[in-house]
Amino acid sequence: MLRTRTQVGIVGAGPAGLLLSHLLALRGIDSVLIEIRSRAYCEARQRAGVLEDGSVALLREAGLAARLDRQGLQHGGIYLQFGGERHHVDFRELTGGRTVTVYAQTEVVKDLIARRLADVGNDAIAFSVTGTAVSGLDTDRPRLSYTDARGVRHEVECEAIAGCDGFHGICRQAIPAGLLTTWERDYPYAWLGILADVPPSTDELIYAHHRAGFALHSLRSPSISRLYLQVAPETDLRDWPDDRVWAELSRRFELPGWTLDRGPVLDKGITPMRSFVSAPMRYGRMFLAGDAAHIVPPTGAKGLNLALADVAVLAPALDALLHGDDKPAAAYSATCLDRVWRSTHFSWWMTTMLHRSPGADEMEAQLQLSQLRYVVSSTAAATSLAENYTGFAVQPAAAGQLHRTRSERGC
Ligand code: RFL
Ligand code: PHB
Repeated sequence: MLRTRTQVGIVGAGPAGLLLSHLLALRGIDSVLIEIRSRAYCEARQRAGVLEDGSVALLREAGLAARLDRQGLQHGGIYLQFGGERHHVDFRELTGGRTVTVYAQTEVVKDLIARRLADVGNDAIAFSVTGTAVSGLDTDRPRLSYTDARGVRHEVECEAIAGCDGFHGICRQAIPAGLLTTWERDYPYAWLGILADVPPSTDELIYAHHRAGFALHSLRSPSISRLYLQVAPETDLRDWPDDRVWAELSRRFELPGWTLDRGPVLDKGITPMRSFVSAPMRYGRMFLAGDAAHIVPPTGAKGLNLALADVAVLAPALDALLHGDDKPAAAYSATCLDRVWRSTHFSWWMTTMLHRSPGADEMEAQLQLSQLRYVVSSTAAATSLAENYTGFAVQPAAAGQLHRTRSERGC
């Protein structure tokens, strides 16, 4: 057993854990970051694609946006398609210039990993660990234990632990039963997603309501498309050969004079749809961030943005805690949950407006269509969608103050 010390032990090298370790380093705080998967797996895992303005500003301010600024695609709106028509929702016009940026989570993760390795060296992240455990969470010296890829067991004495280990991680489960309140909703459908080697057939994302189910046309770059189809949760990918996927996508996006271009499918997967919130996001000296504490269905494009916003609040809170001030840490959970619940509602609203529930009657379809017509014809309704989609400012104290000033450090 190798016993070491650090200031913050971070479990999980997804967007939340990676950004947190970098934000802490900017504040002169050491961390140990461990990850159950290999680096290659983390860098290839297909997930989100849309960054809010606030997330872009945060990454830029943290010095992480060189490639994002070159390759990210700024989008000033989305299309809503229903009843055989496609309508543009113009975010710039509705929100005084706000946009989103299409830049894949895989690229955010690659940029973050590269930066940690460049700043700290190959030991910055312990990939492919097993047997992760956390203990002593209600003491001043919580411990993080794991076995590294060479088989060596480690016990790290920490001043705080950040549980950034996603929905299926171990950190939330380490909180004693009865201290957490959880809210959960499973939806009776899933998404079948493909990544395709073909230029997108659209300039902005298309969210399509169709009698056969929802479809989304997104993209990764000017030459790579990302598309999703609503399918039944128990769907077996073997029943969906590429031709069937393309045919169904073409049907759901069908519009006179418009065609969906097809290309080789590079990746195919099924994503369940779930809303989940657990509170509080702190137990003693352990803090949960990102999917470890909350999950939204992907229809609102919020999960990655919430994960980044959490750690923007957590980094200064941990800094204060480690310097004897518990106040920001005490406020951490409530501060984050305010944004989490807004995104949870928005994601639920987008999801239920656009998907067809199995067994839904004609009444439900008519209510959805009425809501969609309202969104595209009322400036008030469209503005509400636009401001939620483009997101709300990341806590100013977190975004505007990534580096502690000399006087704050007592220098
Ligand atoms: P992650 O990315 O799940 O990272 C958690 C990490 O912890 C590791 N881990 C452990 N490590 C050590 N020991 C253990 N015991 C561990 N257990 C787990 C895991 O291997 C993993 O590397 O959580 P994080 O950092 O909180 O980030 C959250 C985001 O990944 C997630 O919310 C988004 O991908 C959600 N999402 C979207 N979010 C957006 O903001 N915009 C989008 O457009 C968007 N689209 C999507 C999405 C998610 C999707 N899927 C597949 C769920 C589209 C899809 C299809
Ligand atoms: C994606 O590009 O993967 C994506 C975009 C928008 C969403 C969900 C996923 O709402």
